[in-house]
Amino acid sequence: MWKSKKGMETKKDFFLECYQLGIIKFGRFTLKSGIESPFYVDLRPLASDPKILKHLANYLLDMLPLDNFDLICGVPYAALPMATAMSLESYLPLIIKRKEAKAYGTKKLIEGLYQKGQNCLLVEDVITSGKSLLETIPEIENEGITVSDIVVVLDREKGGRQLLESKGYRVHTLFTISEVCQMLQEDGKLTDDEVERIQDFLAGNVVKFEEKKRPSYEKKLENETLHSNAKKLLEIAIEKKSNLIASADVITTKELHELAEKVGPNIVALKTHIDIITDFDYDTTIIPLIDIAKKHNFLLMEDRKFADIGSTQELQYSYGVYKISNWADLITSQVIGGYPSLDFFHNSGVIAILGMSSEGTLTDNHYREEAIKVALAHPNVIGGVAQNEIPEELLLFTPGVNLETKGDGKGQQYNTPEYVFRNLHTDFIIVGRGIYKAENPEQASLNYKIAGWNAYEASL
Ligand code: 5BU
Repeated sequence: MWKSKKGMETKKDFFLECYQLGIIKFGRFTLKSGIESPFYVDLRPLASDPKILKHLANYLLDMLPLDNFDLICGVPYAALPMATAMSLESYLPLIIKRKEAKAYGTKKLIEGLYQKGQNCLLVEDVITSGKSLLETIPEIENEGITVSDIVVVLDREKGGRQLLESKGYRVHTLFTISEVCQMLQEDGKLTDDEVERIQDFLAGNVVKFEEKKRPSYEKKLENETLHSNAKKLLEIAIEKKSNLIASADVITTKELHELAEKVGPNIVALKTHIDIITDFDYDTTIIPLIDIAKKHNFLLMEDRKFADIGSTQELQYSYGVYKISNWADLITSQVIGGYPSLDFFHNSGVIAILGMSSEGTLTDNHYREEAIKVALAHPNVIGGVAQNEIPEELLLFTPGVNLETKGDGKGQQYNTPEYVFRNLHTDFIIVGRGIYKAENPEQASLNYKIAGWNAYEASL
């Protein structure tokens, strides 16, 4: 019955071809009604493949008693190209139903040539509850056209067919969602768990999605190969109930020390760009900073973003005026120089730049994947800076965090602590202007500390 006259493929082969166009996605989707669904259907891509659209039209026509119909009409918009293709294949004249009547001129709801008393085949892409079809049909019938049959590409099995049949309409469906799931399962495209979830959903139950939970700081501390500075950072986080790193992007020693004193009690680390300190002097800038860090129990993280060959990085790390290797517990480095370029940061835990927060960054998927490989393979690397989830073995540091604003007009893009903990499983948030530009940086650091900790706990 299904094998077409022209010897076209089986129903399953045809469906798999359609599936390739991305018409059904499986995962976790919130529907318009607010209900969570394990799948999402959108048949509009079918119209973009002429061969598939033509086959679809023929398959639909093959199911129908064509002599019954004088007209054909698609429910806007997804079914319009389907109805057009069916009209071209069958020579059934097409009429078009508007979504809203024209505000001027004829005020017609139905366009095209028809006569009262003619019987119209209605085409719909997806049927769910059937309620929208029940609204559309009277609009056609009001023009004196009769509707006896509806042909549907996919039945989501939410009672639509039964509702329409109870009102006396015949419903012809090409695929049902259960059938589709079975075909995809047979083809290894859906796991047994996914199928079970879909069946649960179709049975009207509230579907339980697996929540992927992040490991706690305590759990991360159990890793025996943890770098000593990563260990310190996690211990401070637990002790202070904080995952906040303040970014001290200030330009004088005085401002740096004042900020460190104010935010010190609330942070796990202070991040510096030491080369922006205009009056930098090792003895007067760094030595007191180390004391403040000890007093308030936080680490020093120099955001140097090394990006050179190993030998140059080694010089930049230990020499010059900044002597970073003397005092930075943590440093950031690009991984663009490859694995050996990271070998020389002996005293500090290395945080690899995997992805950036700025608009138009070149750290795309491919870059990040390769950067993560370098980071995972390198014993000095304790984690990465990124705006995406990274492997659990690495600590994730996320800048671009702000409670007030979405951007700075210079390319920076901000998320909230809640977003980054829930969606990225971040370990530490990095906040700059949200704190040091605040009227009261001490209070702002406390606010970010609390927001960060609550978000962390909620993500566990
Ligand atoms: P802000 O004031 O919260 O926007 O400061 C963010 C800090 O984090 C700033 O020092 C940047 O240099 C740093 N940063 C960032 O914002 N985005 C990134 O992707 C990386 C670093 Br890497």
